[in-house]
Amino acid sequence: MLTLQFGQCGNQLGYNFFSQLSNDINSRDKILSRDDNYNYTESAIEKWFEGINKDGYRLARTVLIDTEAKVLKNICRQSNLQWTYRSQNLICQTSGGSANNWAYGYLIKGPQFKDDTLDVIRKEIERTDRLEGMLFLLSSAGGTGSGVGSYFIDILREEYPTKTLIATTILPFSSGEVGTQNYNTLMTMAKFNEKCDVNFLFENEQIHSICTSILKNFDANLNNINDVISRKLAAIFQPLENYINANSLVSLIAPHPNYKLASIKSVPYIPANSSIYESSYKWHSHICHLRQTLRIGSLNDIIDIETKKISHAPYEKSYHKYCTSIANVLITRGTSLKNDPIVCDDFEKNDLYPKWMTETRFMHFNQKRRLLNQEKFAALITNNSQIHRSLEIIVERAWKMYIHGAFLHQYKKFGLEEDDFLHSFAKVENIVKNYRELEK
Ligand SMILES: Nc1nc2c(ncn2[C@@H]2O[C@H](COP(=O)(O)OP(=O)(O)OP(=O)(O)O)[C@@H](O)[C@H]2O)c(=O)[nH]1
Ligand SMILES: [Mg+2]
Repeated sequence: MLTLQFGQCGNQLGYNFFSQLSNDINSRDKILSRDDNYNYTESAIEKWFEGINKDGYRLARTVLIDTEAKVLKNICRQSNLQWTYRSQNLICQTSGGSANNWAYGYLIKGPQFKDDTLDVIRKEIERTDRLEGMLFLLSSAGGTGSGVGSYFIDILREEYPTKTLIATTILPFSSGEVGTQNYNTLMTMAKFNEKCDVNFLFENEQIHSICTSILKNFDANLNNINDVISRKLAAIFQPLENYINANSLVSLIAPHPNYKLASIKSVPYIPANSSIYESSYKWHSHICHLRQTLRIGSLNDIIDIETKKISHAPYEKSYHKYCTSIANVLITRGTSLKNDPIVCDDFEKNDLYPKWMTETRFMHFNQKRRLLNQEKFAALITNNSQIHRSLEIIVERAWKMYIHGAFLHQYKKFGLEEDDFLHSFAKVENIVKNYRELEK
């Protein structure tokens, strides 16, 4: 897998993600045999790293792109790592940024980065025997991740039409951030939905709630948010017992071109200093909890089960309404025993899926080796109707700004036209409509 990191968020998250991958690779699962540990770590290394530099550090298979140097400098300053970046893979301008403006990133900065970036990507691909696909990391709210990232999904789709392109998009906090974030998110969602194969969405606000309510970290910062996101990504992308490549995983998650958005719910989150918490829960509780994350409340009652504590008690399923899923893929990591089996029949039930959905709707993959030495970890990749609510709010806010002409001149001065906005509105409204209609 080749990772492409864009802007501050993409690069900070990418740094955190590779650190966790490396920690996972270096951890030993004492319950597993040497051979099993070896096979797992070898395939993880092959997937994310390529070779070792002259100082003995593993080289991350990733490209870092930013329109200002600050973030990359900070990342490269971190020591105590057993891995590093290939210096040619750091592509950045010394100053500037993309001013929280998608148009500046997409129309001006993207083309400036084109040749260098394509050159580095080509070399990375030549060094790999079998490239599974590319993983984009970016936030939709700033100018570089959203604009330059969108430029490269266009270019790379054209250059590599058959490669699997996976996006990881971080959606902004709903308030208190930059004024243009809703426009930028609108443009980014429209572009990626057209060009990528699947887009994993993470909402900073929701992940922040996990940090405060479950991890009891009341001062959670962006790095703590990145910890949670990276663990979710590692849970779905680290090797599984039955080898499944990125392309097959994507066709399970996004089997229909109208529905390419997915989220990753996971369990458990363990607050620092409370490892007792872990063993007291069986797989059954974790899996029930994940099933409950698919619940929806009435309009005024949005419930986010992922930010609630796991219950030991059986849930009263019959009282609850569930969202409609296009696909669910459950990934469990850790051993299951006779008295603690992994049973996931609940995800097979017809009421979770639309009637017309005939393809495989649910799959379960296991990896007995622990992830980051955690006894049990379960991640549910879900492509479901819940997402329309968050997108609807973004579209609504962008419309409100648009009809008042707010900030439009800042986009027009770089060549973005009213029609470009209207096309993006139409595309994202269409995504919202498709997902909303699943719930009927
Ligand atoms: N989860 C997470 N979100 C981040 C991080 N850094 C920034 N963000 C979010 O990303 C959005 C801002 O985008 P940035 O990534 O800073 O912007 P950029 O892509 O560098 O673009 P410009 O700075 O405008 O050129 C805001 O919503 C921030 O909350 C991070 O490390 N983790
Ligand atoms: Mg920036």
